[in-house]
Amino acid sequence: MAQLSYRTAGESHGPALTILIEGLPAGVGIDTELINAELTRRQGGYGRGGRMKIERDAVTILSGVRQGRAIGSPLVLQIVNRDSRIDEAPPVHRPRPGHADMAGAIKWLTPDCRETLERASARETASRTAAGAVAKCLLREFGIEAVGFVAELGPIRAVVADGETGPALRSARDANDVYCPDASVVDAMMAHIRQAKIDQDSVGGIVETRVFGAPIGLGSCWSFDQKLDGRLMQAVGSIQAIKGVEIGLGFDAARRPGSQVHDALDFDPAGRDEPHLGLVRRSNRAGGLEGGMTNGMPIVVRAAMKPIATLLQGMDSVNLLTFAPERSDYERSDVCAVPAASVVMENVVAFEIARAFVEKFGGDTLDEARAAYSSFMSTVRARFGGGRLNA
Ligand code: EPS
Repeated sequence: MAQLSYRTAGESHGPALTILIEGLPAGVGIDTELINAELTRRQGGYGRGGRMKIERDAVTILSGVRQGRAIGSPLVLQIVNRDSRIDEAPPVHRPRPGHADMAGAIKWLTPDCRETLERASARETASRTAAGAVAKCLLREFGIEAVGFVAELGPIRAVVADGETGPALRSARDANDVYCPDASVVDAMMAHIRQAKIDQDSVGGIVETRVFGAPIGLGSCWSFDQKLDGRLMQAVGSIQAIKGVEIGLGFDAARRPGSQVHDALDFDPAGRDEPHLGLVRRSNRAGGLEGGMTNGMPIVVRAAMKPIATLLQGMDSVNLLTFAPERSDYERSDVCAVPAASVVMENVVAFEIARAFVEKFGGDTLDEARAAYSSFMSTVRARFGGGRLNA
């Protein structure tokens, strides 16, 4: 089975972030502009702090690409940190509740939380965004696109219809600074962030990603670790500050009878040529996944981001040098990174979809992946639906 994978390395104030990607089929066009546009979008969003005024995130490709195309060897990307000062950065002895500070200090036997926080920092999400953007270079060859947006910010909820198309969602989201497709709540979201800043507090929210154009059958029900819903939950749940992940109805499915949870199935001959082969649902409460496999409907993943742990007002904490009660340390920080998290999540989801895609259709080269994809579609056409797929 072909395997697409990535690893990241790098500290928040170290010299650079590094991303190693393996298993990308040769021939995929690597669109540096697309990758850098995602990095820029991640740096933005209303509520960001001073650091993002310093950084100008952009990738340098160190290996795996020739003349703009993947050659199949490991790809290494680098993002330079402008605010590189890890050796001079002050020690942190008073852990911030909610950050990795305390657990990391005890685990690695150092009362200086900086040794932990440098890697735990959400700076690492720039690496994951870059990896996901590379995955998008593959997905777009097959008409698959992921669109992430802010669905809720603090108590303010956007209304985003189930039937929105990818391009409509994307352009509505890109029209404002909170990356929310519902224009009617944008001002309230921004006011909420402004108030949190005045209160020296921070703000969380809910981010959502929808994936359009995935064929039926990505992922597998054979083994727990192949189930795509579980893999998406792991990948999204590992993004800094994420405390909950839902697919489709998510937790709400538990509160309803089955007849109001499952999605009735129809055959729509007009959709024969779509990735869903015309096997459409009257609703998408499953969020595009059944039995750990894609079912042809848009994949819908939502995640809850807690408010950032670094509070200007501080919180009651303990000095790790003395165990005396003291307020937590303040590190320069963002008031709200929910819009940024929507970008990170979109790219993290894109990577997992690409990984599942490569497992089913991948080979050494993009040409072979294309051939495998079209062979699968034509085999389905020949075997299912009594000829109605070919009518
Ligand atoms: C972060 C603290 C801040 C954020 C950072 C995440 O960094 P600094 O301590 O340098 O001001 O800006 O996020 C990023 C650097 C980023 O690229 O998103 C933290 O403690 O998690």
